[in-house]
Amino acid sequence: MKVFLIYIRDDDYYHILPEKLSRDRNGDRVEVMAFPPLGIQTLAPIIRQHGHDVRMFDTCHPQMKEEHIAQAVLDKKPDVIALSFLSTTSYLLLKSMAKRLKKTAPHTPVITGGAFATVNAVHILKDAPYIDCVGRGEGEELLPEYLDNLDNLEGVRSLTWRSNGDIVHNPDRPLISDLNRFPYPDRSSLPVEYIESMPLDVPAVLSLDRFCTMQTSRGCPFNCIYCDIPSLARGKWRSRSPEHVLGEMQQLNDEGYRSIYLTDDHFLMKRKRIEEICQGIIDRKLQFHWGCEGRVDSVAVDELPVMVKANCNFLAFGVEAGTQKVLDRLNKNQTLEQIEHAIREAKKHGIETAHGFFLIGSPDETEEDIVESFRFAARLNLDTFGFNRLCVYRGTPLWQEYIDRGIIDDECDWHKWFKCSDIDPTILPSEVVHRARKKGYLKLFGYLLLHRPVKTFRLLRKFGRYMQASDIFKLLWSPFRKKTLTRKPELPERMIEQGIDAPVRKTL
Ligand code: B12
Repeated sequence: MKVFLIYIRDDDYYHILPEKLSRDRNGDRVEVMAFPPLGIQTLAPIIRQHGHDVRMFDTCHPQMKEEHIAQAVLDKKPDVIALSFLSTTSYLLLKSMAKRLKKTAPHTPVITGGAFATVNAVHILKDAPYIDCVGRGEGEELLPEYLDNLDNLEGVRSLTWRSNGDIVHNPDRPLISDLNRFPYPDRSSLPVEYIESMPLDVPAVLSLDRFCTMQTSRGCPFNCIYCDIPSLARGKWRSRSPEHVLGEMQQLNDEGYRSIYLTDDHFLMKRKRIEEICQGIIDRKLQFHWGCEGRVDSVAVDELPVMVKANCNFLAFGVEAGTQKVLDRLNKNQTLEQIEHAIREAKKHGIETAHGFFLIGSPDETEEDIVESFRFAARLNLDTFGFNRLCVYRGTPLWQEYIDRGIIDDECDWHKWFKCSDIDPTILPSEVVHRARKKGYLKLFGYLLLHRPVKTFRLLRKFGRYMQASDIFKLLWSPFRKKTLTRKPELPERMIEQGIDAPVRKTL
């Protein structure tokens, strides 16, 4: 069968590499600052193994926009169109593409999948009549089974499909137990070179080394209120064996990749496994540097020395807040002391870039708590950090809490996502959160320039290597920009019905 595998990308999350930075002037691979579409890269070789002919598309490519893909559908007449997208922020783009392709080829089945689709399968089929099926969860087994049973979908577990006008939600299939039995992702078919960059709305290039992402494990056993992983991975953590991981790393090394980012939800879970992977990188003299994310309370913090020896140069921690009160309200299950210890160890053992993810605008958080988070970031020897406003996505414990508190009407609001300070009366008003963030960044930048001038200068020089001065300025100025407040907030149906644009707050 001929299968089109199309990744729908959120326009805010990629930038074509400016010509002057381009290394591949006359190559046919477009250079894009973005994370590679690991989902479809993972699925393509698997469905080829099942004898199907697969063509991949990534909408970040200038010649892979809706009109180009519609033309390809007309020219190549695929038997199935499979659409992949990541999150709620690209749902409208997904719908637009599906509508266009269904119009182009009315009899060609359109199936979609990915994190957001998994959480909202029935709603999507109710909302988008031009989509025939949704594949929920992991696609490695589901998609080949779907392709082999197009005329009899009843038995395809984790599929939501249409039968004589009804929506049928087949039972969930078990999580894949052996992640080692699949071929390595296809990173060569798409004519795109992905450039390592910070996923920000300013093109922040980190290096021009050949870059890709890898997933060596799935899931996280913790239950932070704002995260969808617990529902997507059913609270389980599963991993590929060190041998299987090292086999892929060897292949990537031989293909000239010199920068790899692990998109594992929590890489720092098992000490022995980390040790074996790192020792394998060292013994095989693999040349790439790599980055990953993890929790501060993980025992694997003691593996930092071997990770550094194995060229791990970027480690991102979910710090989230500088007060225990807010950490507990977010159900982070971590302490300020654990955060300090993990980052101290990371820097002590030589992790080049320790990054801290922070959230502001959380329930019961005061303006002083927000400023304290910035003070905490200053005390922690972090190299880079991001302070994002807490958002709520369907499928997370916080979304359920907001349903229970009558803030969200799940039936009406399922496709939306919200900045929590726009909808939750127990959170500071958005303008106050924004003001506190501006104040916090000013203090933090001031502190860094004063107390760590050399380090700060080195970081700016690092960005400066691949970024235009105007973009560096934009990056540093972004927290202070007015835009962040003027964008009309997405609001729940109930607030819209009541004609209110901000939650009614008791005087704090
Ligand atoms: C890496 C990552 C990113 C990267 C981008 C990765 C990319 N591919 O473009 C960056 C940092 C840019 C990013 C940004 C954001 N992300 Co993010 N991200 C992730 C993360 C950690 C891993 C994704 C990954 O690499 N998975 C590995 C591949 C192999 O899996 P996959 O893509 O899901 O594909 C598998 C299945 O889904 C399925 N499948 C996929 N496509 C299809 C298609 C069909 C037809 C079928 C049958 C099956 C199928 O099969 C594949 C193999 O099993 C996930 C967490 C997670 N575990 O899913 C969060 C996650 C998806 N992100 C999330 C969010 C919210 C965002 C942001 C909105 C955050 C923000 N406010 O900025 C933005 C939106 C970006 C966008 N829309 O493009 C949420 C989504 C929640 C939701 N309900 O929408 C997640 C689940 C994290 C969370 N903690 O809740 N993200």
